[in-house]
Amino acid sequence: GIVAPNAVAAVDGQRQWDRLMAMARLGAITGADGAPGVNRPCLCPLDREARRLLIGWGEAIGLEPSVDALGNLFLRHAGKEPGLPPVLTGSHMDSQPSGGRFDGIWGVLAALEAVQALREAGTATRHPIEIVAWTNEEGGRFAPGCMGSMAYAGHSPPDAWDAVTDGEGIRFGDALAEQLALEADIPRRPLGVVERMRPHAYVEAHIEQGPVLEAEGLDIGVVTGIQGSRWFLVELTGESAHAGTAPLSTRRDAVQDMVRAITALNRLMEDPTDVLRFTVARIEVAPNSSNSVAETVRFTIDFRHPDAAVLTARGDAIESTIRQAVRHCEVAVTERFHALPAEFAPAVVEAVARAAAAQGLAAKRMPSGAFHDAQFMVPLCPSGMVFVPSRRGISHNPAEYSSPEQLAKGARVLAQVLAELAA
Ligand code: HGY
Ligand code: MN
Ligand code: MN
Ligand code: MN
Repeated sequence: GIVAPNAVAAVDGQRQWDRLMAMARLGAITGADGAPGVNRPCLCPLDREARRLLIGWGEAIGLEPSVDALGNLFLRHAGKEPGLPPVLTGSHMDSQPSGGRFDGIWGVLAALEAVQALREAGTATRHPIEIVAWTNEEGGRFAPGCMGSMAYAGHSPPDAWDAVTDGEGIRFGDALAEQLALEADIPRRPLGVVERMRPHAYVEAHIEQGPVLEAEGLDIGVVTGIQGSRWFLVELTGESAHAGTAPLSTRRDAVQDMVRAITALNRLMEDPTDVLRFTVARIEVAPNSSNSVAETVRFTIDFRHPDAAVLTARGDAIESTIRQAVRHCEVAVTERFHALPAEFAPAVVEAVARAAAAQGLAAKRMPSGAFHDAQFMVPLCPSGMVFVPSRRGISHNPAEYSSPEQLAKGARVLAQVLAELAA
């Protein structure tokens, strides 16, 4: 049966949708086909405006805001026994540069909606519940992603990325310090579990960002785990030369060597089962002039696989494959992100499956192709995720869409799971 039926019934899909659309106005962009999207990088004025909006909604229902040293934002619902470890639930508010209106932000607003429904229904929980918005999940402006959750979980030292710069040369450490100063009025909390007790559990609601739930006519994804991801930065250094005079035979052309490298990597990453994911999508060329041979090229690699052995074997072969393929340039390869495949805890996976079943929703157990902050909670506490369908499986694109009804179903499942885990 439904745990906390009144709380589930108190979930207000329209209120959740209206809040989503208010957030979508902060960094609104229009996609190629006119679709409304969002460009709201982390640690920028629009991100701060979105955080103030969230805090306002939270304080209006009695939640207490706090921020830690990485800028992770928390809204706390005390619970009957405030000294108990909290159930943590949330996602991220930053978006891709050409992102959608739902990736990340829905999980934060679903957490707010679920907690508000619990409070309005008078559903008491022994454990506190803390809503969290993690800093820089996307890794768009500053690579890698998941900086806030990795620091919170002690997976990386809090100053690991201070020197990372964005496209304008701004250092992550400086952007973070600026944000912390501008949010000095928000109470501080120590970072992560080092000073504080581990969370009791973690649940993240997120859009699927893939085609499975829609294709099978399902309402809810009971997420079983997340595949592994590895990010690399490759820098090739050749020599700039005159496009009209330099003989091809003597050039040290960084673009030509990049083509050789990517061609060789495509062979390394061949997978007839189409499970493996390999993406080169960010390329910087210098001097970037049509009649000066390219001196340097920097390109990113995003490599993913659900099997740790494959992630290791092929990931570890990336650098040597590039070095063998390149003819004239110096090569530098740095690994910037390494997240192992994560399995979610049966306790949380079953709670999500039970809630979907009790609410008569069509659900299936499935892995996540996208990485999430939940990945880094797995070593700390029982963790899991709730998916709702994405139209045409599109995400990281303004055309990303989930309907108010689908999102309300997700929030109702989350409300029941939170009521059960925090009981
Ligand atoms: O790239 C990812 O998987 C995440 O959605 N940022
Ligand atoms: Mn996301
Ligand atoms: Mn994303
Ligand atoms: Mn995430």
